[in-house]
Parts: sequence; structure tokens; C-alpha cells
Amino acid sequence: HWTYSEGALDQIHWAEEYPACGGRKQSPIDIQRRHVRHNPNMLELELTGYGEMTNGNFFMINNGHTVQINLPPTMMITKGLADRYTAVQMHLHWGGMNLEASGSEHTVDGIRYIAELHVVHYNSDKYKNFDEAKDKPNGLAVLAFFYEYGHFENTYYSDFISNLRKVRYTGQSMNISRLNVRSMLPENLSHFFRYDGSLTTPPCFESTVWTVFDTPITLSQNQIRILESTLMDMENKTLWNDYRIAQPLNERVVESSFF
Ligand code: 5L3
Ligand code: ZN
Repeated sequence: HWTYSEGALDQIHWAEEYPACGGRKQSPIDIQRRHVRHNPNMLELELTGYGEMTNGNFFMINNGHTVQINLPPTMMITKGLADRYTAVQMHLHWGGMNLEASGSEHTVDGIRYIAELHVVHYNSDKYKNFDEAKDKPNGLAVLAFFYEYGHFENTYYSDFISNLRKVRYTGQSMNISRLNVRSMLPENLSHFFRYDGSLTTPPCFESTVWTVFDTPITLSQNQIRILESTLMDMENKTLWNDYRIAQPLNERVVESSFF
């Protein structure tokens, strides 16, 4: 099964088993601000159903590569993309190998952020579910948010972070009853980058329109430390550095909603 364990070297072998991983529109990428093209027509996304949800039944699992929370189909991107997209799951990528090692997947001018949140959606205007959409053009839309150290604790993360120890081992799962994804995101969603790419793990399908937000989410040192040190991978080693290295941009141009 594929792993992150040997880092960059290991990832080169993904294409041997998953051909799409060797394509020319892969993710993540290094976003170089000086080469980004400002597109004034890109509208801020309208996120419907992202607010407070109580007495829900949201499945959270350590799948050996990350911690993933399955999301209800009431959460949708209803404006800002060519089609409407319905949420499927959210998960994170982080570093931690040695303290201070960052682990975002996208980098900006070569800078790797502490960690990165992905909220995965499928094109519900064109396809009936994630499995049908996952390898189709514009089949998926992933919203990506960076994490950085802040001076205060984002209180909406305290439940999420405290639940991590309940899914410490690969395969462990639990149900969470309360979720407010909007409050886990930055206030300002108006500054973002947009480009066409892929899933960042095997099978690496080139089906994904990426929206990478410029405004980071701030977590406290302690919250980040818990994220980096709690989960175990399939070999019962600390799950860390679960990020893919930047892929060639090739013929693509990254657009931005701002100067
Ligand atoms: C695969 O994800 C994980 C949404 C979904 O079906 C499946 C699986 O349920 C989940 O446990 C296993 O690695 O990922 S996936 O290949 O479809 N998946 C989609 C989301 C790859 C990881 C992630 O891609 S990413 O570009 O957002 N990082
Ligand atoms: Zn991801």
C-alpha cells in the first residue's frame, strides 16, 4: 500500500502503481506569487450549510494517512465555480517529524506552512456521487486552507483536537455530534488562488479544481503539537509529514482573486 514514509523518494514510486500520479496536472504545487495571474472575475465562493450542525452523526476516522471527517451533503459550494459541488469529507496534512517541521502540501514562494486543511467536494450538478465524479474533468473541488501559529486558541478546534486521541490508531473511528466547519475556517475567504490539479494521494486523478485560500487559520502551539503527535500510521509509527512534495506546474497558470 502506498505510504509517505520514505518522503520524496517513496512518492516517485506512486506512479508505478497509480499511473495518474505521473501526469502533467498534479497537485500540490508551489504557488509563486510573482507568476500568478489576477482574475477580477473570480467571485468569492458561497458556502451553504457550513454553519453550526448539532445532534448530527459525523464519522471521523484515522485512515492511516490522515484524520478524516465525513461531511453531510447539506454542505455545498453553491456559487463561485462553474457547477455546484457537494461536500464529502475534510482531512488534514501536517509535518511534525521533528518539532517545527512544517507539513502543508501547497507552498507559497517555497514557504511550507505548518499544516493544511482540505475540504473535498464532488460536482453534484454533473455526477451522482463522489465515486462517479472522482476521475472526471472538474469532477472534484477541494478547498485548501493553511494553518499557522497564532497567539490565541481557535476554540472551535478544541473539540476536534481533543477527539484525536480517540482515533489514535489506524482504523479507529468515532462519531461526532456537533460540527461547525465555517467556524473552523478563516473569517476572510475573499483572497484565494485557483488552478486545475489532482488528488494529492494515489490514485492522483486529475479531476480537481483547487481553491487555495491566502488567509491562514491560526492555531496555538499546543494545538499544533497535539495534531502532530497523536495519530499513528499503519505501521504504528507516529503519523507525520503526510504531505506530497510540490509537483511541476507545466503548462498551467495559477489565478488569484486579489492583487
Ligand atoms: C480516498 O476518499 C482516503 C472521499 C473519499 O472517498 C477516499 C477514501 O474514502 C479516504 O479514506 C483514503 O486515502 O482517500 S481518495 O483517494 O478518494 N482521496 C480523496 C481526498 C484521496 C485523499 C484526498 O485527496 S486530497 O487531494 O484532498 N488530499
Ligand atoms: Zn488532502
